[in-house]
Amino acid sequence: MKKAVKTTCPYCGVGCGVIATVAEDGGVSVRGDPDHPSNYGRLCSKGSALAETIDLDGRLLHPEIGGRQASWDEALDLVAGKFAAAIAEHGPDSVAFYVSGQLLTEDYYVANKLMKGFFGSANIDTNSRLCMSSSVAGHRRAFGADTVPGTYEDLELADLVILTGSNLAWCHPVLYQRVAAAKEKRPGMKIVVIDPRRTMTADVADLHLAIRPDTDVALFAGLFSHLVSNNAVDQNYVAAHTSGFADAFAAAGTVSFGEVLERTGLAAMQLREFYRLFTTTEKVVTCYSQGVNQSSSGTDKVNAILNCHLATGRIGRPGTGPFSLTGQPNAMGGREVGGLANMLAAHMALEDAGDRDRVRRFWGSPVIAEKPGLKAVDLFRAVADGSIKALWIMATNPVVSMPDADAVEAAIRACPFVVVSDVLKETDTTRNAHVLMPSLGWGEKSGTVTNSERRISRQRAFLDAPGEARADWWQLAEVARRMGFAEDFAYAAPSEIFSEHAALSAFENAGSRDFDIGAHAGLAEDAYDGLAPFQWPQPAGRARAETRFFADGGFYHADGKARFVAVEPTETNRTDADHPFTLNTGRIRDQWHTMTRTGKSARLSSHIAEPFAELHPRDAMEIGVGNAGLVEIESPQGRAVVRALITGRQARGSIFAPMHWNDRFAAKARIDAVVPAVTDRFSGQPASKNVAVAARPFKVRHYGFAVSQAKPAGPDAAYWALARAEGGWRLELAFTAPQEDWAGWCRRAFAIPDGVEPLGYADAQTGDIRLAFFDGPRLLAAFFLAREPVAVARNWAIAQLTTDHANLRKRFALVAGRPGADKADPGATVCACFSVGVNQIVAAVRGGCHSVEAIGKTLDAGTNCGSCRAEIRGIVDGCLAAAAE
Ligand SMILES: Nc1nc2c(c(=O)[nH]1)N[C@H]1C(S)=C(S)[C@@H](COP(=O)(O)OP(=O)(O)OC[C@H]3O[C@@H](n4cnc5c(=O)[nH]c(N)nc54)[C@H](O)[C@@H]3O)O[C@H]1N2
Ligand SMILES: Nc1nc2c(c(=O)[nH]1)N[C@H]1C(S)=C(S)[C@@H](COP(=O)(O)OP(=O)(O)OC[C@H]3O[C@@H](n4cnc5c(=O)[nH]c(N)nc54)[C@H](O)[C@@H]3O)O[C@H]1N2
Ligand code: SF4
Ligand SMILES: [Mo]
Repeated sequence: MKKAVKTTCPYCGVGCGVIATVAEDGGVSVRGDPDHPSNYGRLCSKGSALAETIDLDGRLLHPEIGGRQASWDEALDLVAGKFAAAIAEHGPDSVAFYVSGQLLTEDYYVANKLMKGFFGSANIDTNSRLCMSSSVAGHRRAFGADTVPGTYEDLELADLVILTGSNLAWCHPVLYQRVAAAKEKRPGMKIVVIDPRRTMTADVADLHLAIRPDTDVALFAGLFSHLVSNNAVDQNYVAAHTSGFADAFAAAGTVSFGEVLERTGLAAMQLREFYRLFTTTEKVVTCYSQGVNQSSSGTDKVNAILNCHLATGRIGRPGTGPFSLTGQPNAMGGREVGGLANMLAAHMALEDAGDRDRVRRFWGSPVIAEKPGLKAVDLFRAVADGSIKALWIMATNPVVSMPDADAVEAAIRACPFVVVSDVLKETDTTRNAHVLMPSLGWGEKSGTVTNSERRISRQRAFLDAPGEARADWWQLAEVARRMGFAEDFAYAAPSEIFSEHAALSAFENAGSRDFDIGAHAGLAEDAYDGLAPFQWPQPAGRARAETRFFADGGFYHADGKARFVAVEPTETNRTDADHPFTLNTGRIRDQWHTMTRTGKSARLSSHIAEPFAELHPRDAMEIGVGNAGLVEIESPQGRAVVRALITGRQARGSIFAPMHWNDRFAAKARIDAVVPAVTDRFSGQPASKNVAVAARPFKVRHYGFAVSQAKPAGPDAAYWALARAEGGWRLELAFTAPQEDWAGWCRRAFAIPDGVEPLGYADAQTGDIRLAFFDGPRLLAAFFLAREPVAVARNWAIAQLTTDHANLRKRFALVAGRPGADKADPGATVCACFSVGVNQIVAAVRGGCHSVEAIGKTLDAGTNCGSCRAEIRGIVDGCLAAAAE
């Protein structure tokens, strides 16, 4: 019998509802949940590919100590013993947890309770420090609490949607689709994108402001000043519900229109148009994400935006408000449980003695952390200097994602005792652990997550726990039990944890705190099982019809008023003669962070299969990097080598590189090894988007490309990048040293059995070499080498892995490196949902499909998640323009 389970996508903060169906044979399929209010049935490419990422390949299935399999008892005893010994000998601040917005609320709650209430230290920080902490700090300064006032519907109701520092089309695709659909219905709705790069999101914008990096404070301070001079301030709202207006205006007033132009590099016409749109449109939503948060001025950027919304009273009413987009599926849930080192549980403040006492009494805990703990960057510095004796890392991969990543790895390696809880056995972080704990992954674990609009949804298990993997909360509770806190952590199921969390949110609250889900305190297991998605707040007994905050004030500072914050632009150019480029880092559409899950899907890996750096054509020419050549990016912290992608979407002097690639998938592409640990002084959030670097060509003798059935093992090459492909793997290569025996190299890299001889071709003149190894009609591996970047059609070569090669001519065609006449090359994947390549789209345009819709009707491309629609539009426009010439 088939089983269908309603759950939530484990990727981005949109928090889409998913229905997972398990067939009798165990096969899993997923589709969007039509009833979930975040997505109403839609899914993006990552959500649609979830079933391809849940296999057990590479999973950590048993606890390990020092690389050998151990029993749970042995591992848990060891961890409890080491943490207890460190606390006894060096005090509670000698231990630390580094956790994640990908934990479920229940896991997060237990981790925070154990550290702050039972160890008595606040040394628990989370990857949300790298993600949301500037928004948290900005919200707390302005509102007195970390409140996101609006809902997704506001983005559809607004007449002006500003997307700043957000690549919504790729990072929150379903929300992007909702906005795009609203605009299609109401073409009068305007979209402004503020981003130094011309992203896919910018393609739907009426106005794209390509500001210089980190000049957002000047832009919004200038706007604030413009609003005042144009009588656009809502005097009633400001008088009744805010304070600090005069100081904020005094600071903003010093930023002239001319200074904004000079700092941002915008044209006067563009800037005037933006200010005019904001001033004259009542329904404005400003969405912001990492281009705002991940900056040394991140918190000020947030407050510069909030100032403009407070000044116009555009907050908390339908279609209005500032909107901080959360990144991870449970970034918001982590904030609710107080998972950051400077927060307490349930939106209570660590610096408030009354709140500390309240939480301690609720928990009945022996102690409570008295002062903020170490924020992520400082935490790993303390690991490096030896003051942290025991560290537990859970559901995050800091050796890839922390700034100054090589130093972070060295710190972890030098730490006396490191525990890592993960779903995978081999990551760049697990390789440094003393103890590995196998965790349940998506589909196996059970609990709740909260999305960007404060909506709490259930993640439900629909698969059996593999091997000995156990829930993260269980691991924490078992260690707590062994440290003498058995009664306080005697949870039998996640429902009990959720119920306690809900009770704490209501404890002595009475409207004094925004986060209150008291209606769910004490809910039974079956009610929890059936829990439908709901938005907070949901206080007990007081049904709230209003899901937004602050339309009528009611802020969480003691006087109930919001604060304007005086912000001033600071110098933002970090480049110097040796490091003349600004490196900006971020995401691509089809990979999730450090690729531990999305990297398993051939479909997702086909959109962009290699780490890359986007360079402006003039910059590339000046430094002598050709398209598809390799570029080395270097800062004083470290270096990376990636493929050059030359594009006018990139501004001069700046380079964009993705954050995803790591040592599992490439030779040297961990971009955070290049990023220094510069942080925002209020939030401690790293500035991952503005790094001064040098860039130069990475000179090689040969370029290579290969496809292989077997996973290539640590290829011996100066450059390599590996990706999953249908039927096996694809591998980009480059060599700096000459090789005597290429066939021997292939045998080692692709595990070719003895006795299998290569079919080969070598051109002494051009230096081209092609080798193919067959096992009967099956291709084991094909290898292409050239002095220039290899010009073989990648998708065609990959298709050979699943092609029957009984026909000898086909084998020779492979060595010739050309698509056979029987099969056209689809080209690089554009639509991952339906695996449609660029060549197919071009052919369809030539065949008469002259719009994105027509392409969708013919090829299905762009009709599922829609995040490739901008790319398709670009291809269609390009073809039509070329035809018109
Ligand atoms: N496909 C995919 N989606 C994801 C994720 C993923 O890994 N993959 N991760 C999720 C997570 S955890 C997060 S936090 C979100 C992040 O979502 P986003 O914040 O949308 O993504 P980023 O690519 O990190 O950065 C957004 C944009 O900020 C721009 N930017 C850089 N500097 C500046 C600046 O000074 N000012 C302004 N205004 N903009 C600037 C960058 O050019 C970039 O296009 O995505 C979530 N969704
Ligand atoms: N340069 C640069 N660096 C960045 C960013 C950037 O834009 N630029 N963005 C930053 C941001 S916003 C973020 S959010 C971080 C993300 O960075 P990370 O959190 O390091 O990235 P992930 O790959 O999501 O790591 C999650 C880990 O948890 C494991 N895992 C998955 N599910 C579970 C589970 O249920 N339990 C356990 N225990 N483990 C699990 C995965 O295998 C993986 O190893 O990166 C940050 N780093
Ligand atoms: S937009 Fe995509 S990644 Fe984000 S929650 Fe929805 S399906 Fe998952
Ligand atoms: Mo994030």
